[in-house]
Amino acid sequence: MKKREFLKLTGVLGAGVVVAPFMACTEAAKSEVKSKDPEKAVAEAAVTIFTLPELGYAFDALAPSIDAQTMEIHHGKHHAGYVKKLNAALAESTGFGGLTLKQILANVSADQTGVRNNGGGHYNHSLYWKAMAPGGGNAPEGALLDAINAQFGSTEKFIEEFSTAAKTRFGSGWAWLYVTSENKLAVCSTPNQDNPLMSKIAENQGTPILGIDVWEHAYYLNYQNKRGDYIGAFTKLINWSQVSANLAAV
Ligand code: MN3
Repeated sequence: MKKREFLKLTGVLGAGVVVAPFMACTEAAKSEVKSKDPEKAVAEAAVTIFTLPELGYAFDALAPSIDAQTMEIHHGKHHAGYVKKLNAALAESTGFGGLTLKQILANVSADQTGVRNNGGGHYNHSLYWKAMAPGGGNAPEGALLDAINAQFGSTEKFIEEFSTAAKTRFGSGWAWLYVTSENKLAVCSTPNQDNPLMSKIAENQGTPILGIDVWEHAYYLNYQNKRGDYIGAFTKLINWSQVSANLAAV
């Protein structure tokens, strides 16, 4: 039995929760799976079904910096598509059962393109929506400010380095502020939907705490080819309280 069919039997497919391991299944489902391919069924029993998170503010809340139509398409079509394709890719994969999204990204290989691209897409966009604050950003404070000053000299110098990484990423991708394994802040960029959590893939590894999407779909309706103008607008929207919370959670 394929995993998706098995999940339908348990009645939890699409529920947006971690599917409980085997012991939570009904006796009928359990015995049917066991009778066909018990080892495979046990290995694949625990899998997370991911759902599109709420944006957390209205589509027009970031206008005019980021227009409502861009936000609506970006969240409702692009991000929703990554979530749907991630669930489909996981249903066809083995080895990711019971893992969180961060653990999945840490374990994904370069050739597992469905999980790599769509898992990255889901994680990256989830971080991105929260990284922006309607009405403009505040300023870094406390431990985050201390870490930025220690690593970059000032918030302005950090913005400069982050913006350069975003501007110079060739083609589609992301720029990141991330925490390295030495617990230091650093800036990098990645292609496509890769990110520093992908320890089997990423050149620069760590935990992202701020990311900017520089795919053209993030800005083209409003800014066309002027990626630099979009980056400038984004850096004025940064929700620094959220970045602080992300740092504290690393
Ligand atoms: Mn995007």
